[in-house]
Amino acid sequence: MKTLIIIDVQNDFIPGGSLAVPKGDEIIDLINAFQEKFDLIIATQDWHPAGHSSFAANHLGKEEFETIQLHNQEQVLWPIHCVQNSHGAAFSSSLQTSKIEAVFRKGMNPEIDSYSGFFDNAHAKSTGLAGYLKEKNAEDLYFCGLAADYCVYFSIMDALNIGFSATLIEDATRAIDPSKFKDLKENILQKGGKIVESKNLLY
Ligand code: VGL
Ligand code: ZN
Repeated sequence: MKTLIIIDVQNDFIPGGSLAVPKGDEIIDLINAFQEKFDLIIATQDWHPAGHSSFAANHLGKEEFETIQLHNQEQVLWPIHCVQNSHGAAFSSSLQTSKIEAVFRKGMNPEIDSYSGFFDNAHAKSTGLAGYLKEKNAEDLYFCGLAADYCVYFSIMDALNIGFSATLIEDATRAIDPSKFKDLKENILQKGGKIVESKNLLY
């Protein structure tokens, strides 16, 4: 079953939002257009409490985009983003959502960040997404959305680790740091993931 996983197409990640991914808005029409090619469509949503430890504002004297050690893990300190029930956490109103069968939220635990749609960054807690996909017999996963170098990347790497087939739709994602994403793409390919352009998606 061909399954599309739309990662974090939320107002805060598109231009005008607090953690805007450059040109993040450019992918939305494309995602809407290829949804019809999939049998199952799932989305994820970054969904933080206001006191989340990934926010620079919650660390005295720290700057946005600085990296700290948090519970023995590297943590980038982000601008406040995707606070639960805020406008910034809502899906972009341009995104077609009528065919999204389930939404998996992540980042609710204030003590740990959660980039992947499958697990938190310590791999301590699952979102249930893998179990859901297995029950649906969804083995052939396609990923798009934001941001390419964080939530999309870590979701793909977890999917491959679990044993799913995972394909990145490259023109339907944008990176916070495109030069870093170049290297990350190599990791995806080395792990057995695929990278395609949306025009090559087959019916
Ligand atoms: C994301 C940074 C912080 C993402 C989420 O969706 O890629 N990036 N939280
Ligand atoms: Zn976040």
